Amino acid sequence: MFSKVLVANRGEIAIRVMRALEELGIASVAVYSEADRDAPHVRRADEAYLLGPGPAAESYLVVEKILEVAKQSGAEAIHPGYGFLAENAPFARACEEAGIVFIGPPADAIDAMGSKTKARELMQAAGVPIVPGTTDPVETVEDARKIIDDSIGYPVAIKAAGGGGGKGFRVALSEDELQDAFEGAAREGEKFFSDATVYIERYLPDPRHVEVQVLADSHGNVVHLYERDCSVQRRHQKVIEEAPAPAVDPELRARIGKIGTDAARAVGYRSAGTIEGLLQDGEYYFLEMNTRVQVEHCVTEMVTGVDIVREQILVASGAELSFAQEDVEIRGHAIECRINAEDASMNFAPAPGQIGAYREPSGPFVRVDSGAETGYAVLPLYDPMIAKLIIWDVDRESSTRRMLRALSEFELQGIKTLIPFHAALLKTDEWANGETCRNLMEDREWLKATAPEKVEAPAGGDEDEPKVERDYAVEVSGRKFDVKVIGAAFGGGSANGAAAGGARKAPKRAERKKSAGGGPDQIESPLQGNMWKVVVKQGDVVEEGQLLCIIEAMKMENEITAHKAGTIAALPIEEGKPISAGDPIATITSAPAES
Ligand code: MV4
Repeated sequence: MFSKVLVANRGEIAIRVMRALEELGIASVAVYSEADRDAPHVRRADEAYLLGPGPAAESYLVVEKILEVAKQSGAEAIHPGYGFLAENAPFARACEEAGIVFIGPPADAIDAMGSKTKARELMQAAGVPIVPGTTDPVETVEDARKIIDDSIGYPVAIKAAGGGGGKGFRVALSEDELQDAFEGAAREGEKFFSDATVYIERYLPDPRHVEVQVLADSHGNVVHLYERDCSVQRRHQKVIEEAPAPAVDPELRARIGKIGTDAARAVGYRSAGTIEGLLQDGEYYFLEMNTRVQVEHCVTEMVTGVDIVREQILVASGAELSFAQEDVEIRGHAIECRINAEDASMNFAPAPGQIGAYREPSGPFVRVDSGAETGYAVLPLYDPMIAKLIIWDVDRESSTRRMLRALSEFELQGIKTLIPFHAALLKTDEWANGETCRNLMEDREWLKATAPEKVEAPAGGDEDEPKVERDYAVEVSGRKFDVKVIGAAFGGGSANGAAAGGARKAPKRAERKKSAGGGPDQIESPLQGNMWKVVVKQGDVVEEGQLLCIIEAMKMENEITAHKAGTIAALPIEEGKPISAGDPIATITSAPAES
């Protein structure tokens, strides 16, 4: 077994992995960016090393630097978490070449599933049902038209071969939409994955997203841990997940479980993985495989009692899986709500800022996996998911009630989060009836009604009492050490500035943008990224909630909507240009334009 493991990630998943390591008696090594010096995952580890500047491309994605830290610290293995380098085959290979174990699947399995056309071909050959459509790339719109006429029929989904998770996904309901859909999917594929190749699937009108958790060791054992339902999504981002799936009966459960293990075997899989699929009218179709531990693995842990991350670490060290398929039983029902720093009432706009008071729910069968805490600054640099609330109860109805109770206990002030949205959604008939809630997720009026209560300013926590004893972090040659300074007051109560660094500045923004006459006119970028699309012009009259522009950041499209009704008086943005958090996007004056 390993004695020390590096966790190449941040936030809740880094802490989740460190907990598993500690329980196995393994020391943990954190890595962090300059923006994350004060982050909880850094303090949770036994050792921590600086990678570089805040942007992930200069820190959490720098392969050479991470391998260097692994060697320097003496870590024998690297756990990548999810996102960042988790599904990066060259990284997995680089670990191997450096003599460091990658806690994940073989690089070849990542590659095989990374190309969606190749994956479809492999799955078809292995007898795994795929959504009807092409397994070869489709070169031109003309080819697409012919293939659809000859075999698939409308409506169709056009998807980027390098894509996944909904990126580069377009729908053509009829032939007149085909060209736009084809070109849109190809353009996005090129932009995000440097691969304009697309393929075509029959478009299923109201499927459920059902996925199977699998685990495999290096001794040929492959098991599944049954399914999760993740149908509640927004712009292809899951927001609520549950296990077991409400629309799956025991016969179907056995069938899709076998599909999961067949798919994993077909690519020589090892470690934890997920087969994502669509369920429509009792038919299950393979969509793609995620070759990593997923955000929502926790609901499966709650209903099966299997610690998925622990098993991942054990099988990476060469151990056999600690249980067999017949040992896996589902008990009760689990739900996970993603606690994102987003405003659902404003089209799920990112809402970074500093958290004021923070208190997690607890009580029976409540689990919180969080990367946040009191005073934590949610940075626009990273994913807005700051915590997950997971609960278990005997059945779906009790679970829903327990989740509502836990959500109401969750105290998280200073920023907007999805907490009020989750509470509203779990109270709907659609949720109670086990529907996909697709209409609700698109219903702007309903979403607006889930608006968070007015955000309170963070409690005056920055005015610390003078202390004679204080904890500081110092960096020596790029390695972080915690030191205790005793008897030095550093200018009394205002010592906070020195320790807090630049990360604590965010909430000032809300005050700054207020203009004299009522609400603020100016809307500012909540995140750093690239201006992807500008859909309004200066002088346009817009309604509150109307789409203004789309900012691409971290491979996600973020829709920025009008914060109020009025006329666009200024629009200092341009497509294709980079934009920073706090940069002005538009000035909207309340009075309609004089005519
Ligand atoms: C589809 C689909 C319908 N037909 N593919 C792909 C990525 C994932 N996030 C959702 N994806 C879909 N792929 C075909 N051929 C519909 C979706 C879809 C979806 C599916 C189940 C539940 C919620 C969904 C929300 C948006 C899109």
